[in-house]
Amino acid sequence: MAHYDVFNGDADGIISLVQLRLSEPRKSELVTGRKRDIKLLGRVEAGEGDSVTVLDISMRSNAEDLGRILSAGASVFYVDHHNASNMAEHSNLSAIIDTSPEMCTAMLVDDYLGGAHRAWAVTAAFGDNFPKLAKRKAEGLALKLDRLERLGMLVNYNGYGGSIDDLLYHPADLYHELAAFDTPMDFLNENKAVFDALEAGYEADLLKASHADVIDQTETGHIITLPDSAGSRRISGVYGNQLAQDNPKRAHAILTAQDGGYLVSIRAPLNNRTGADALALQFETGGGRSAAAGINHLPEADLGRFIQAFRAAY
Ligand SMILES: [Mn+2]
Repeated sequence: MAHYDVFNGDADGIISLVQLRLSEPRKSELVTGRKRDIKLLGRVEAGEGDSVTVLDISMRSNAEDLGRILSAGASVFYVDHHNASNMAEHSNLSAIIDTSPEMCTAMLVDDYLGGAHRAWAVTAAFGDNFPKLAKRKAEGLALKLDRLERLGMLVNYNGYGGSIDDLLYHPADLYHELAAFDTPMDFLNENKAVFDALEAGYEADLLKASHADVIDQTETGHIITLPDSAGSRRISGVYGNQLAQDNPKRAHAILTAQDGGYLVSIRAPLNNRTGADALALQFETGGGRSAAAGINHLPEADLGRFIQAFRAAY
């Protein structure tokens, strides 16, 4: 009888499992990937008597494989805050799903465990970009929030890349590094090597990105290109968020060079979070939300058309 721990490779997913396994230690097979690798249940072959814990990946995106695993006789414990669509019902499924806008999986796990590892949950909430939730849950506790915020951000940064090889740490390895400590404060004090490696990688990637070429620049929008490198792919999302925070009236597009064109990440201005999806959808491989969207591959030949469409949108 095998147990599988299936979790998103970002801060929320990794730290959800840290909390759960500190309270309920269990020998398990870890199934995880990049932040964008969300169809993780497809990799699980569980059968009669096996058990599966699923953390921080959408039930909608994994519905088919969830059905397959339940039908095969395995039992599933599922905790998540993404859109679940029609939640499966099954006697072997126990699910905690809460899609409220100010919620993350690690905080649902915190509720489930009665706040047993609150400082870890707070770290994850920072990492998943819920600073208000993190601070509210930290009230009355003597925690160094700036340190936990930095750790959460760095664990989240580690999840981004074009492939698993781009990542500084495989998320399963990073899980093991964190899970060895009862609290994030212990980790910060006693495993400085890992924290320093994440921080050095982040700072170096950010410095390179800050020297990127601005290929189009108006009062209301900037288009930036990053070279074809692992560092660009790690930092582009976090860098786009930072540019947006620093220039709330401006829209941004980050174009990371890849074979024959670009991977495009679009951020609407923070003070008018609309239009990114409509812009992206004018291109064949575009998609996303109104505030943040992207194009998986913009051919070099379409660059001029993209600049015009970006200017028209913003
Ligand atoms: Mn999350």
